[in-house]
Amino acid sequence: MDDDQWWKEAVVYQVYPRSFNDTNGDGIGDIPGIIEKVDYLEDLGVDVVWLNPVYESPMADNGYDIADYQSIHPEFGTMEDWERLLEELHDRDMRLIMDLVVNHTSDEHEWFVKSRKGHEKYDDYYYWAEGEPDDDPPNNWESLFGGSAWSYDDERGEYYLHLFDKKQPDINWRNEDVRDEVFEMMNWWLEKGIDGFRMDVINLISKTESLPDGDPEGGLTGAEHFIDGPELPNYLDEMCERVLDDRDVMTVGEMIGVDANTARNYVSEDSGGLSMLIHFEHMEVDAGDGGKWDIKEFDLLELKRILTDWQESLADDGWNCLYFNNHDQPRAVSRFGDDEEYRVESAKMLATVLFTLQGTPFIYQGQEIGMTNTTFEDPSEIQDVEAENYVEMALESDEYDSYEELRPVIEYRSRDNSRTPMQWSDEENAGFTEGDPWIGVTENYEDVNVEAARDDEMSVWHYYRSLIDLRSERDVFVHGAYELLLPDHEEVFAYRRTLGDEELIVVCNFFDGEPSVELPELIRVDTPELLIGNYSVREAADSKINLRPYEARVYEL
Ligand code: TEU
Ligand code: CA
Repeated sequence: MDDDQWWKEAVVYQVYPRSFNDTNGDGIGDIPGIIEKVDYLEDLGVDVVWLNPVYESPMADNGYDIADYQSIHPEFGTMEDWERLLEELHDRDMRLIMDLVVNHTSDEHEWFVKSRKGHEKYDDYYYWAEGEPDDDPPNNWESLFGGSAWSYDDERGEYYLHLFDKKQPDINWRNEDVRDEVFEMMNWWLEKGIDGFRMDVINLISKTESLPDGDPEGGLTGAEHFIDGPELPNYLDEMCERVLDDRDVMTVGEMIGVDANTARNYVSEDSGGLSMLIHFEHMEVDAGDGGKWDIKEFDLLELKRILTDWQESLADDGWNCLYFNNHDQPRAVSRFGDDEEYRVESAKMLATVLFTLQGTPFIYQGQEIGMTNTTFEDPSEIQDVEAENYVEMALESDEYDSYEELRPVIEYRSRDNSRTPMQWSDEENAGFTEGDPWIGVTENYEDVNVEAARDDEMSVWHYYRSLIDLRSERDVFVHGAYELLLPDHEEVFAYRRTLGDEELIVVCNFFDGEPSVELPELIRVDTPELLIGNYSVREAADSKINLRPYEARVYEL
């Protein structure tokens, strides 16, 4: 393997700083809090930390609205704190990748402040369009956070484009000065010693030049004009040339609306220059035609089809990012598992899949102890701008009459579910803060917390530890070829991984039934060894396996 592809063997841990660990009692997680937990991360065995935005920001979207790319928000600490974090990680052979948010800035960024004044240099740093406040917006594009993607700015007397919140104006990549600034900023961070970037919604940065209306029938209106826009390949090429080429970095592109086939344009050896993509296909298996708030039961066959498609499409060229959780998704154990009776079993089963597919596994903070979704009794408890916007719109529409009716939808889907404080112990506020946490702690923290999990050999935490060890000991986990088994089974996800004479058979029950499956692959050799599983198994290995609720087994042949 090429040395410069260390990220293929790595395990990534995502830290959402606001909710990780608070050291000064203001209820907000901070960088000194992360430093305090670097040993914890080392004990868990992770190789790379991905840090969500910690830059100067008015926090309309928890830091994804950046006001200054080159300074640290005081709530999180200082640049010296950040430098110390980098050093502490590097001292332990861990790496750090930073969030790069360059589709948009905050409306409080100096560029926008000057642009709305019509300042010559910054005049077209953003997308401005003429119009009167009472007119229809310049086109029919919709924001990903709901409503029109255009807002009227009184100061400039024009509309500006924002694909997300109105406090997140899109920057104009057609302007060469904008690209200069972005590339310079990226080089600045790399020169400080970071090991790569996670690139926020990076396939939205190019828009169809004339900004035409989108097809109103096609899901998110306008998407065909801003997803994978015409100049995207050129912008990424330029980024490679001016920033990434000749650097040994990990680049994770977050891409909306990308499928496994198009993914190759970005992650293959010869094009694109990205290490891997965060895509959304498998995160949409429980959404209906109405989009993310239109909840439906997930279908395992669909999940298997999507994951298999990505495994096969990137098998020989390109690489997968493996994730079930991040700061934008509800907790996987509540969504694809059972967060009550079988919380531990199902959290381990999902971990088994995460670590035995081909790709780089991403653990989102709290996932390693099986943290669950939370409750929002009152709409005032909602913090996420996307969910807030949705509640407002849903209550204005005829679809819902009251918050009580809407509540199950919010409690299932809201991004806040993953943003509750990290549960460190059974102390007050789960040991996250000595003050009042910025967002409510999930009720089950007395049972579900790091301290308890580390004390219990049978916990989800120890299972993650074992998976991380196994993956680092056996090449077949990282490099083995993937082959789907039992393709039509509606409850069981089974597959084979092979590398030379190393072979694994993975069998995972995604539901609480007790299916029996026939796997002739298992008896081709005398003694398949159970490498890891979430139940104790006494039966002798046979081609027929009787699975218990959410049971997962990995056999080595
Ligand atoms: O998210 C991109 C994105 O579109 C979705 O994940 C989004 O959270 C929403 O669910 C769409 O319905 C990235 C960041 O990860 C997210 O936190 C930011 O809010 C967003 O971009 C804007 O920067
Ligand atoms: Ca703090």
